[in-house]
Amino acid sequence: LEKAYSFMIRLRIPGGVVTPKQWLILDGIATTYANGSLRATTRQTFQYHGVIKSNLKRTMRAIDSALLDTIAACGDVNRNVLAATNPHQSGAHRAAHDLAKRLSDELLPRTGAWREIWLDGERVVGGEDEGEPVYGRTYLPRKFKTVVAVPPSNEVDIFAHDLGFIAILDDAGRVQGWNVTVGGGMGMTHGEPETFPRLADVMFFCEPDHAVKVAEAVMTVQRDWGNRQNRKAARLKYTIEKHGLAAFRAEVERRVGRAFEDPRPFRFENNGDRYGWTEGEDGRQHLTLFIENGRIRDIPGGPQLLSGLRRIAERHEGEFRLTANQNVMVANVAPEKRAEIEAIVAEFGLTAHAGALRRNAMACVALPTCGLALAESERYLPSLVTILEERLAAHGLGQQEITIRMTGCPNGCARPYIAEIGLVGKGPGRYNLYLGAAFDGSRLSKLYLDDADEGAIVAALDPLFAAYAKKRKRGERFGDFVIRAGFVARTEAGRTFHDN
Ligand code: SRM
Ligand code: SF4
Repeated sequence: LEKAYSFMIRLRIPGGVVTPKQWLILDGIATTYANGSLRATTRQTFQYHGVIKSNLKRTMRAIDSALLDTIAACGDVNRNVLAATNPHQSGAHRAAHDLAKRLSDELLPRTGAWREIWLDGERVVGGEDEGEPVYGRTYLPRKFKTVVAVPPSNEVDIFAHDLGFIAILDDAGRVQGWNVTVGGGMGMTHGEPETFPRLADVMFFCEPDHAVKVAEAVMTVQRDWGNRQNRKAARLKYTIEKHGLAAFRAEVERRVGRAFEDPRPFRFENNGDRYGWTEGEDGRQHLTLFIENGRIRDIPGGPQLLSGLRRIAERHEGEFRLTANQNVMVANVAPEKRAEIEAIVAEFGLTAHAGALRRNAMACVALPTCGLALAESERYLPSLVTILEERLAAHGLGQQEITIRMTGCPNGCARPYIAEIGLVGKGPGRYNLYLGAAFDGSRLSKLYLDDADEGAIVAALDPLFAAYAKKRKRGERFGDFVIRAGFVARTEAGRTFHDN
């Protein structure tokens, strides 16, 4: 008898766009082969959990029938490329999506192995023989993540990724070019201070025509300079720490064959999603739905997320867009169709009330499926948020937007070190509490409390909420306040993240 191994499967969905037809196929896979849920991730894609080994091929074929795949969703390659969620919002957002798509195509491994392994073993013409122009024979030293953002929203958390492009707009809102960011990453290991989260540096400004070439150059410098001996020191962030930004920039410029201008000014306001309906420049309507920790399933007595979104997919003529905050946008709705979507949303309880803290919360998967988890995350954060929302309300802060993120281990899959309240699993029921990150994702946090259980976390935060309610300046964010009030020191750079 063979053991019933079960697997996690992650899709590649550049820019997070899913048509209603694809949605219905993905929903079918969730209920037929996986654990009855679709899991929206922090990188604009879906994961399935609980797919048993004997169903793997069938699942992959179903994914192929949706014209999707899982290529480069894992491994030491350029991963799913993130982009500002909604291309219908403005011309700049469209440009961001076009760039994300081009980057995804250009930086995708050429290998035909996926189709060979999963789709009947047929060798695809071209395939391996074409060679890997960007990856060479050795691929990259480590995973590599690329994002495209349109200020003032930092919804993709640009500073958390290896490579980023920030749209620089002219007065008419057109994209003049991109500020290129390099060397962000979250992962670290407890007790190993030579590992640390790091925010990306803004390296230079490049015109639209150069963006793809710049991306290739950044990736090949990392391919050639990155550490291949020690996986814990292999991400681009450590390559840049080792060689310095100036040397890295000079090598990228050398490979592209020209020097670039210094970065241009830009400003972000937040790194979360804007919920509810919005209208694009062209009058089309878009609805962002809050999905707690990205888990799309029917909750007994609560929102019927899987059934409700399935019903929308059956009627919707636009598309779905996954956000980098684990939420779903029903995008591109004609004004005359809005009432029909609203009726489905009401029938299935899809906008069930969520308080200000919960709307700004994010947890990684962790237990029971993640083999690296030291503590609960997705299954636990909701109840902790309930307690903290009560404490906030007691101090008159019930409507205050504060970002809170939890992960079951220090790898940082929900980007906890750039949340105003970050909780990182240390052991069963125990977390490190980090404070002082910026609401717009532009500053890392600092350790405030080590190895704390729920009681200690609430006891530590409650007086801070009280002080914040009493002493904050007008418009001052919680993450800024805890630094000004002296509760934690400001973290200036990744390499000083562990300093007190
Ligand atoms: Fe992650 C590994 C889940 C986004 C940093 N991540 C894992 C694995 C595959 C565990 C493993 O290697 O066995 C987790 C699967 C859990 C499960 O049961 O499903 C996992 N990561 C996730 C997701 C699903 C979290 C979520 O709740 O949404 C996210 C899927 C992203 C996607 O769709 O591609 C996810 N992971 C991230 C992010 C956030 C981001 O990219 O914006 C990070 C931090 C940014 C970064 O890369 O630095 C992240 N994951 C890691 C790391 C640490 C990397 C490092 O440099 O140290 C690992 C472990 C590793 O690579 O060795 C990891
Ligand atoms: Fe697993 Fe750790 Fe990532 Fe959470 S942060 S999903 S526990 S690897």
